Amino acid sequence: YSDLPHSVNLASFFVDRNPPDRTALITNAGPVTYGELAARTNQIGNALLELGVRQGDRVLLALNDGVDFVAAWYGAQKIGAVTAEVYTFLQVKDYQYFVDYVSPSTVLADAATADKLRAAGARNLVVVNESFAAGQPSELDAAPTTKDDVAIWKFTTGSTGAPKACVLPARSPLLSFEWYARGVLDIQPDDVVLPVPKLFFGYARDLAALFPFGVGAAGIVFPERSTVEKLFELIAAHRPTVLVNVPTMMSAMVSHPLASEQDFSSLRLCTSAGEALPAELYRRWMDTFGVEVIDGIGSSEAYHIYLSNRPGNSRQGSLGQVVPGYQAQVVDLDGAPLGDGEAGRLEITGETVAVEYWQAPEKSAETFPRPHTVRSGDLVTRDADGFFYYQGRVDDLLKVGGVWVAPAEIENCLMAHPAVVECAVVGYLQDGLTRPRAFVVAGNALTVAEVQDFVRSKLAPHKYPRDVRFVESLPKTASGKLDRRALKGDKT
Ligand code: 3SK
Repeated sequence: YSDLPHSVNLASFFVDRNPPDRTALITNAGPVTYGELAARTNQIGNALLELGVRQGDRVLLALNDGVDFVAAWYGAQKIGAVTAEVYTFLQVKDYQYFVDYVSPSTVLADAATADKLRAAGARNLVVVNESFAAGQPSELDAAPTTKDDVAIWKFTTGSTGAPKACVLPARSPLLSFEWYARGVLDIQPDDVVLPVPKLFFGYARDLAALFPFGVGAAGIVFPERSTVEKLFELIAAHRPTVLVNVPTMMSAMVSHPLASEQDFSSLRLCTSAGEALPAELYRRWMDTFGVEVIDGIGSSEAYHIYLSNRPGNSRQGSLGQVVPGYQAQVVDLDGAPLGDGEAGRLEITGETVAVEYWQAPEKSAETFPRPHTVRSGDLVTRDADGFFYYQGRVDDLLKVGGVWVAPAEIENCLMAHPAVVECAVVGYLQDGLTRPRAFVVAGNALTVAEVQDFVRSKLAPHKYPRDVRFVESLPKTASGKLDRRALKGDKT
């Protein structure tokens, strides 16, 4: 991408270029202008310098959503440090892993999380509260960083294995802003973005606190958990134009008893990512709220979203087309390109792709076979118009009776049953043989035989779930994705 300047600092680019009196963030306590955000960013940057943090050092953020999350992120960027974020609701043993793995120069934590980080052995731990950095100057020169300097670590959000850090250069958010936020969403200065996931998840952070700032627009930040009631309240109070959503929450929102009373007329679109959006849920969302859904798929490895539907050109059940700037290929398990309609692994090429996983050379070589290319774990098909369709994860494929079965195919089939609210299919061993097992959240009374007969009537005979479990809800990871590992662990 030729227009990117070589010398660029993310805080200068996203915060400092905006008029100081424009609104950057909307909070329950009122709006925060770009001038106020820049001042707080600079104070925190100055405090970090005083703590001895230098260009290229890592700063670990364990902060709840709020203005200080955003200011701390930009404060670290402004002095050229590398930012990595962790969720604030983890256990001490999880923090131990992150603290050892990241080996940060400084940890910035909120008061509620600091004790757990201390117990996890975090050194140079600073509690970010109102008095933190309050006496520091609100002016600060940006460190002389370039687009190719490592700026960001994003942890893999997958549901298997310990999280790995994707090591990402400053150009990644700058290009994603151009390619996805401008190129696909057509983000505008009067947009107001409401994120459903918390800011530690890069999907939400970038869409609420980076990409809007690229055009002088505003993001909404709130410390509470994203519940349906909270989101209804925030939409009514702040009238956002863009809702950054995940399918799990979309399902909860359409099923809420007060759904039909909501006024969503301020929203021009709702993004969906993080996991596949079933076509049936898309339909229910449109019937209930009438707000266009822009479904897409992204990853920490590629930095952000690389396949997406477009406003005015969406296909239900599809992940959309390649985001301009990327190239996408469907390949077989040996890496050979496949044609339209053939299911294979998705390979993405684009300059936002991570340089490596931190301290994992073998896994890095496998996942990043060439510079700027990531071999994803997603199985997809592409149609003749260039629309992609999710077929599950390569690791989730089940060999049933000697034939490969994609759990996503059975899940999509089950979602078409009117009584199925949510479902997941995983493998289990029956007399040493792999069989599909369905976990079903049912809205109305449903029997095991009905579930099995429904699948048998629609798919090949070997694909029906030999075991069906009715559950209240499905386990989710911190970023709202289905936790298949937890389901696979169900031995009962
Ligand atoms: O789904 C993901 O894992 C993701 C990660 C980073 C940015 C965006 C997305 C959707």
